[in-house]
Amino acid sequence: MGNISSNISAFQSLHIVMLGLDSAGKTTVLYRLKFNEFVNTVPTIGFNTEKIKLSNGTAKGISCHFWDVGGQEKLRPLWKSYSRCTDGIIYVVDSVDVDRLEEAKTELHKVTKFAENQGTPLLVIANKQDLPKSLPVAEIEKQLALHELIPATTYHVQPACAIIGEGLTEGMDKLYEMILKRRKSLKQKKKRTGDLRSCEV
Ligand SMILES: Nc1nc2c(ncn2[C@@H]2O[C@H](COP(=O)(O)OP(=O)(O)OP(=O)(O)O)[C@@H](O)[C@H]2O)c(=O)[nH]1
Ligand SMILES: [Mg+2]
Repeated sequence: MGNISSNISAFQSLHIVMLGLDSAGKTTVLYRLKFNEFVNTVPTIGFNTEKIKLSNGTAKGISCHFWDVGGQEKLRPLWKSYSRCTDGIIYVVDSVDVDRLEEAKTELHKVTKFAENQGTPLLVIANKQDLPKSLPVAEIEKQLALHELIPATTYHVQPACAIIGEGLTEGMDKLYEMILKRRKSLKQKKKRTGDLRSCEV
């Protein structure tokens, strides 16, 4: 805990991108975090962006700049540029949309393979856990083949219900923890080699 608080001042604002198939619940997550209440959404054409100071958990007080990019197929080519060099990637999955889990897996693996995303901490939000027949986290982890992601990817799968906000604080805490760990190891690497890729600062 001591380490976490001593690192907080090192950040201006975390840059977080939110991706996932259409209707997974990304925008619902975004406005839940922003207003701490349910906001009825429409499908995102393009993106939404919000600066949010987290109000709960161990990451309380941390400022995040979120980019929530539309998940419709025609918008997915945008994911590459929005996810470039971010501090963290949130991938939202509809836990009842079993028929599209394979598609969700393919798109996620594509994103984590982009050179500039390698090593970026990943928070998978297994959303819509309030619905009957929602798949448990272990099953989602398996179907998304998270263990097959490139080894540099640290990830956490968080069960959530964006409508009431359940699980979001825990998820953001985990993401923040992974981001801090990565920053620390990048700093150590920089000390050792004096060499970092352009987005590893
Ligand atoms: N039951 C339930 N419904 C949810 C939950 N989260 C979101 N929804 C609903 O799912 C639908 C789609 O949510 P959005 O947040 O618009 O989905 P999106 O991922 O932003 O979709 P695109 O903008 O098209 O990429 C909406 O009707 C939400 O109210 C949840 O946790 N439980
Ligand atoms: Mg949306």
